Amino acid sequence: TIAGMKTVSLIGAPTDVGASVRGAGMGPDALRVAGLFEMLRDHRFNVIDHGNLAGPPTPWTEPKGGVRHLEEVVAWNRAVFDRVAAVLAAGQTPLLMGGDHCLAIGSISAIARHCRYAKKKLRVIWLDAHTDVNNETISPSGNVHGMPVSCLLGYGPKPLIGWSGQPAALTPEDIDFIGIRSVDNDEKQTIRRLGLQVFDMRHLDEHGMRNTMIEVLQDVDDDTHLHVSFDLDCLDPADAPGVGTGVRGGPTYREMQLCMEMIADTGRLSSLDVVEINPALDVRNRTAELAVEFIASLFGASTLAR
Ligand code: HAR
Ligand code: MN
Ligand code: MN
Ligand code: MN
Repeated sequence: TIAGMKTVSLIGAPTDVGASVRGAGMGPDALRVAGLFEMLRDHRFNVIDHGNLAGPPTPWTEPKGGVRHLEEVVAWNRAVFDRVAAVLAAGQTPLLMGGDHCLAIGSISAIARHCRYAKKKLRVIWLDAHTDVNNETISPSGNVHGMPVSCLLGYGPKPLIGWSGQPAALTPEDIDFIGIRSVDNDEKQTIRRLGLQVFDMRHLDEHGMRNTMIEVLQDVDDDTHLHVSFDLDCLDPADAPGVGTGVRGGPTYREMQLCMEMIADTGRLSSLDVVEINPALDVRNRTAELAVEFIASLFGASTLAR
């Protein structure tokens, strides 16, 4: 490793345990086939591919107590938590390749714990069509990929709470949502009650991506650990067909590129989840290839950058 060169650690979590549509477990290999490793290396990062984590198969059973596959969700998130924690302790940048979005519980819990020890201010940017702030009492599906934000805020199935070492990994001010266009009825109440900052598609329509990102990034400073949780269904399904729960009306390709470039410009991106790519529903790996393009921009590859 060249001194001062950033090391990006790729962590595969091949599971669809938090979903009810099968196929997101093939996401890590889709990203590898799309050239994620090579792209980062070509942008002069030191890259380590840790391979895939191990975990239980998805049982495809009905929800119990409002939650589907709780035991298996815990096992996968435990594996993610441990590896992300180890990568951060080694001073590297974790890039979690999901898998469905339930894995953000393990990933962001490990990051929150790290930030407390490192005395960093954690900020999370949640790029998604959905707010994922359901819990076991209000979720219409029981799918944990609709609950990670709630769990990280301290509300959810007991076995998924408190992993960061605090009752909640995040406070509502720590997280901003971008691209939202599908929120369940009880979820809306939770958003209002907690005062979550949701930049929905209407906000993007009226204010544009540039003004929105200026607002999102205004309090990011040198002490900030910026984490991006990138659910590929944030994009329009016309651009990203390989997702299990696509919702039309997402940001355009150019809007999303600007979002990524403005995050890159802060120089504070310190960890990333890339989740919900479903190769079984994709068209010739288009969604993973698109993800690699956006990740390149997130890591600083703007048009005229050298
Ligand atoms: N809100 C719905 C639910 O809870 C669907 C959300 C899950 N889909 C995702 N997560 N891909 O963003 O079931
Ligand atoms: Mn999501
Ligand atoms: Mn989503
Ligand atoms: Mn905010």
